[in-house]
Amino acid sequence: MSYQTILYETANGVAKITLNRPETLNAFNDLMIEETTNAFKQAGRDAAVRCVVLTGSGRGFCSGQDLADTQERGDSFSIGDHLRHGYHQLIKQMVRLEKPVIGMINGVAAGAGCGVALACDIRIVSDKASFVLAFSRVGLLPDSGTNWFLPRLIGYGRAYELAITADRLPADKALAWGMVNQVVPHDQLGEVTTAWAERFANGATKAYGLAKRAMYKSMGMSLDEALEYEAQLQEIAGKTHDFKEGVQAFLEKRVPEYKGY
Ligand code: LHQ
Repeated sequence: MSYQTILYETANGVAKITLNRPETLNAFNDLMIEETTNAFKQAGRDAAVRCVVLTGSGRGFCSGQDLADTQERGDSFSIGDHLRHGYHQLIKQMVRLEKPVIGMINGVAAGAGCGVALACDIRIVSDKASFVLAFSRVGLLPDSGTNWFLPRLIGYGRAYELAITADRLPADKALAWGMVNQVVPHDQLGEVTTAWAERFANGATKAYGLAKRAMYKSMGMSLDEALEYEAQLQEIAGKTHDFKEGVQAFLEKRVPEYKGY
């Protein structure tokens, strides 16, 4: 598949999706939302892909909705429909994908760009990056899943503070608040993220996918329901090659060779 607003490349079991409108700090226009959604679908269909990295080109990760594009649409523009048909499809695709998604946050993540960063499973962040819930700067409330993801990660008080101040949250504070997994010197971001991604891509990726499904589902379940759901998914994991291989390798005191099924 060829894309105009993103780059898509695969190597060593990892698909890398790069948002590629650097002159706007990778603001989302309709095409970029659609292409990014399709890229996640493509990564989902490709059995050789066992981990996905999402990043931005240039000095930004993503500045959210393209505001110049929004202004051109005038008063008849329905933001609700735009969210439903665009961003929601992207966020759902990322969450439904049963492979780890790493956000390689190379620069500022603002507005819907912050929502998309939060929809990643793991965030590896440049020390030059920051997060801005820019929505309220333009008179909007957070969207693209931000209201769902952020209080779960950092608690309501801090999430609401960011929503209504729209102050820039630097990488080190995001780490201290539990919003990101690791902060690295900017020039090491690619190398460190690749090491995380290839580690996952060589792991028991079927189980990683099931763990993602179990954790998301459990957020809306009682303990009894969550326990039962775990048992059902563990039944699936227990029938994989990788479970057999993992146990065998342990007993033989060797490194397991996982295949992702
Ligand atoms: C941009 C943008 C941008 C266009 C930087 N658009 N050009 C959902 C559905 C429908 C409607 C509305 O919204 C939503 C959800 C949302 O995402 S709402 C929030 C939308 N995003 C924003 O409000 C963020 C706007 N950008 C900023 O506040 C700043 O650019 C940040 C804080 C991201 C970065 O600041 P700086 O590092 O100082 O960069 P800059 O402001 O100088 O931007 C660099 C260039 O990128 C600049 O263009 P220029 O031609 O002057 O170099 C900006 O105009 C352009 N740009 N964000 N969202």
